This record gives sequence, structure tokens and C-alpha cells, in this order.
Amino acid sequence: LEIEGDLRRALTRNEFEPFFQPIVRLDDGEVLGYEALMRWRHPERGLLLPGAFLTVAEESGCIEAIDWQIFEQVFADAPKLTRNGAFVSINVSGRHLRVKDIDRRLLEQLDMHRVAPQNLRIEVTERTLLENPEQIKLTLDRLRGHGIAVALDDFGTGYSSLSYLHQYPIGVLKIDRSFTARIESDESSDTQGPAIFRAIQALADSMQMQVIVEGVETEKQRDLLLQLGCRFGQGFLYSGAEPIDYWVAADAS
Ligand code: G
Ligand code: G
Ligand code: NA
Ligand code: MN
Repeated sequence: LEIEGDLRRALTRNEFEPFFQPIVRLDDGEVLGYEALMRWRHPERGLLLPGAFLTVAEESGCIEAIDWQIFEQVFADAPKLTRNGAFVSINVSGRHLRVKDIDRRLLEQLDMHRVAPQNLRIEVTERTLLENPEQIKLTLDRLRGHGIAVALDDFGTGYSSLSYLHQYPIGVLKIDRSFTARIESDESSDTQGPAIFRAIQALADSMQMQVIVEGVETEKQRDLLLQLGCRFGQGFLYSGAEPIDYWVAADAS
């Protein structure tokens, strides 16, 4: 595959970097944290999103090296973002989460950059939890034991088994943006969209989990979500993902 050679070349040239998207309180937009989202600054093709290369990166085994190229920058940037108590959330691929010493490496990086574990979150997808439950459970339990919150990403997109929610140390549910996109499609006839949010929020409340709604793009969606009891989210209504310098400048002004 041509792109695989490209990925390896890109790694040696440090072309991968994190952008940061704020996670906010829906009612007033107060920033609670930032999700780190990988970008590839391709010399010819410009800025590439994960959709353009993540699958090949995972299948070719490059993902571990790419993740670390991203994570090292995230940890170096984290002290600037977490000064006011905000968290930084990183995405870890299932394949990478199965690597045995990943928890130790993450804790080392936190220590080296003097970031408190309470200021780091890990996002894993539902699919990940299907892949190697035992090893992944050990790793997530250890990270959770150190105070790092674990978020279940893309919640509701098809692999969910509610049994995961007490099998794994999940503290945060991220509702996939496909649900948000459907929430305001003809409210009078479609009560399903709102019902899903109400149900997930009630489940999360009863298990003391936090809900973060992805893909909040309009004020109407925000208002509906607030009516349904959802309090936290991220999306273009607030901000897309931006490089670290953008947030550091915003903080200084
Ligand atoms: O930015 P975009 O919508 O294209 O992101 C798509 C997906 O890529 C995200 O939902 C996330 O799961 C994945 N992703 C983003 N950043 C990283 C990263 O640093 N490492 C890994 N493994 N996956 C990431
Ligand atoms: O894996 P995850 O679903 O967390 O990936 C988040 C991705 O979704 C980011 O890559 C980002 O570019 C994209 N994104 C963030 N906010 C919005 C939004 O409001 N609408 C849409 N369509 N995409 C978004
Ligand atoms: Na994510
Ligand atoms: Mn997500």
C-alpha cells in the first residue's frame, strides 16, 4: 500500500500533530477540557484528518508510533491547557491499548511533564472493548486506579453491550454525533431522537457517569439537549479542533 510507506516517512519527519477541540458545559460554553485529535500535515496534500489514514495506520501497525508522536506533543502542551483545572483527553486505538506497557508509558509521560492524572482522560471505542477484553481491562483498571478517567467514545453506534459499563472502569459516555444530527429532525413525529438522549442520560446518572454529547452544531440542538438533561458537549457550535497556539493565545487575551 502506497499510503503505508507515506506514513512511515511522515513519522520520521514528525508530520503528525494534535489539534485540540474544547469540551464544554452546554449552557454557558465554559471549557471543561480538550480532546486531542490527530492531524497529519502532509507536505503536498495539506492537513489530513484521521478518516484519511487511521484505518491504514491501524492495519499496518504504524498506529502505536503515530499515537506516541501525537501523545508526546499532547503531554508537552498539557500544562498550558490544564492550568485552570481543565482535562486533556487522548484517543487510544484498540490495537495500541493491547500493548502491554502502555499504562506505564502514559504514567511516565504524566510524571515527566508534571501533569496530574486527574487532568488526563483516555477515550476508547466500544469496538476496542470487544477485541481483547482481559488485557484491556487490566490496563484500563490500572489507569483508572491512578485517577485517569476512561471515556467510552462513539457510544451507541452499534457494539454497545450494557455489560461493558460495569465490567470496565468507564466514567464518561460520549454520545456519537450521528445521534445529535438526528435529534432535531421533525420533533413532532420523531420522538426517538430525544428519547435516546433522555435514556442514556438517565442511565449515566444512575451509574454516576458523565455524558458528553458530540457534534453539537446548532443552538437548537443545544437547547433541546439541555431540556433533555444533557449538560456537556463538544462541536462546531462552540469550536472545532485547533492547534495549541490558538488556545494559548486565547487564554492570554
Ligand atoms: O478528527 P476526526 O473527526 O477526523 O477524528 C476521527 C477519529 O479519529 C476520532 O473519533 C478518534 O477516534 C480518532 N482519533 C483522533 N485522534 C486520534 C489519536 O491521536 N489516536 C488515535 N488512535 N485515534 C485518534
Ligand atoms: O472519535 P470522535 O468521534 O471523538 O471524533 C471527533 C471528530 O469529529 C473530530 O475529528 C472533529 O473534527 C469532528 N467534529 C467535531 N465536532 C464536530 C461537529 O460539531 N460536527 C461534525 N460533523 N464533526 C465534528
Ligand atoms: Na474520540
Ligand atoms: Mn468521539
